[in-house]
Amino acid sequence: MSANASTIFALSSGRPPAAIAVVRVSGPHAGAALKALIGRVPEPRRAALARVRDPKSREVIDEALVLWFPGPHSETGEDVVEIQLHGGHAVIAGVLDALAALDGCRMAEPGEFTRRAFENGRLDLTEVEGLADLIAAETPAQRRQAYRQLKGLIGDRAEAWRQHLIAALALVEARIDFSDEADVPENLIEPALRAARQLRDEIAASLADGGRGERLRDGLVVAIAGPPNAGKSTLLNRLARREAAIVSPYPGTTRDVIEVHLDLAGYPVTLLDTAGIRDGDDPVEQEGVRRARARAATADLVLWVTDISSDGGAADEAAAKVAHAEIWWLRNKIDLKPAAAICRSESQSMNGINRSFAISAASGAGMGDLIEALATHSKEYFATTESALVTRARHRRALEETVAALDRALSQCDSTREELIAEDLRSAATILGRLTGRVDVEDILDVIFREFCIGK
Ligand SMILES: Nc1nc2c(ncn2[C@@H]2O[C@H](COP(=O)(O)OP(=O)(O)OP(=O)(O)O)[C@@H](O)[C@H]2O)c(=O)[nH]1
Ligand SMILES: [Mg+2]
Repeated sequence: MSANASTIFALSSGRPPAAIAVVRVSGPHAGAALKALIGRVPEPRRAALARVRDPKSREVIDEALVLWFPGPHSETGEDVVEIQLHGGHAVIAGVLDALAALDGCRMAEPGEFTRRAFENGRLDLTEVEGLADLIAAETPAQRRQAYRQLKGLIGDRAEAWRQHLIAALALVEARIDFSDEADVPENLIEPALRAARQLRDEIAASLADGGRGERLRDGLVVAIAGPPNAGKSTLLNRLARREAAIVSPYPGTTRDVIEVHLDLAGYPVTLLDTAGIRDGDDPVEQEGVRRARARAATADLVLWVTDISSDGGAADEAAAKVAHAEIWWLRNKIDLKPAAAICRSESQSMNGINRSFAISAASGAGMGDLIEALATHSKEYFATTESALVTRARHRRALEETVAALDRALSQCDSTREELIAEDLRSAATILGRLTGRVDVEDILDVIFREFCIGK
């Protein structure tokens, strides 16, 4: 248990005004705070209707639903109170002010409730990250992945691996400590190394997932790029189904990168509209072009938009210069050309461009095919995310370091070097312990908990 002397409180629900606001209190004074506000402490884990009064003036602030969760069986592991108020500004301010005036109570910092849950062993670090991802999830697939992580998918696995490692380490250490004694078997190192190899292979297999989990967490990044006035912003607006970007007949309208988040067939897609790429003297436009190139260079897919009348070879060359990923050529404004003049085979001799579409971003013609292709592409990009274990670079790094430490242990071909083998197994176990937050992780905690808002 943590020894937090202070009791924290915060508004845990969204921005007021709203129908309901949830204020949470956690810490040793939570029960006393509840008594000060409603005059009693209700039955644990049962909703109770109560008048909430200002403890000083005795004025009724609101009538609320109150829940009492005595520790350690609460979300934070401490005594917790949850008050469901009417979600008006003045009601919330009245209750928060009343709590602030109580002894030992103070406003919570961002993520502090979750941090206490971690410190009290209610969540491990990967579960904390899963919770952050669940709150941030924008699509069903992200939500499912975050929920699996919150429920301990990687945390439990890492802890099981760590336990196996510790068991293997114990064999090696027994061999070291009792090497002089006759009744300690000689061949303790063999089974230890066998276990280490099996673990190594299992962890390495979980890393060979093509980065699926991280992909789903970050989303597919699609950049719309191309020459000025081609209709890039018009396309963004059509895909986003709102006027997110300014459209005008003047080339050079878009200067900054405009970012829109979409749910495409259940998968998260970040769509970027960029400045039209051309050489010019205007320093602001040139900065826009620089940003456009930079974003296109790191996107997972580039939609290279040109006017329908522009030449395929030139488009291919220009697109290939800015994009490193897959490029789709979108020949826009087909409404301006008679259908017979739209040649479909222009992409044949291209090396940079993977696919081409003829569309009208303005009228919507051809957009159905494009959207369908984008949805199929997202599905393939995210593949089957069902079992992705690794969802963050932090996890990947830790597991890679574990594999490296195990490789070092296994490369001690001379099994008489027990000390060295023990050292490598120990460091592998420590790295796995850091993944779940069981050993010295102070330095990364602040980074992780800052992802949360106040009240979580
Ligand atoms: N006829 C027709 N006009 C279009 C189409 N798409 C865009 N336009 C027009 O083309 C002009 C430029 O459109 P934008 O979407 O601003 O082009 P952009 O590529 O974002 O231009 P920059 O931001 O300057 O690089 C506007 O007048 C649009 O209305 C289309 O499919 N058909
Ligand atoms: Mg634009």
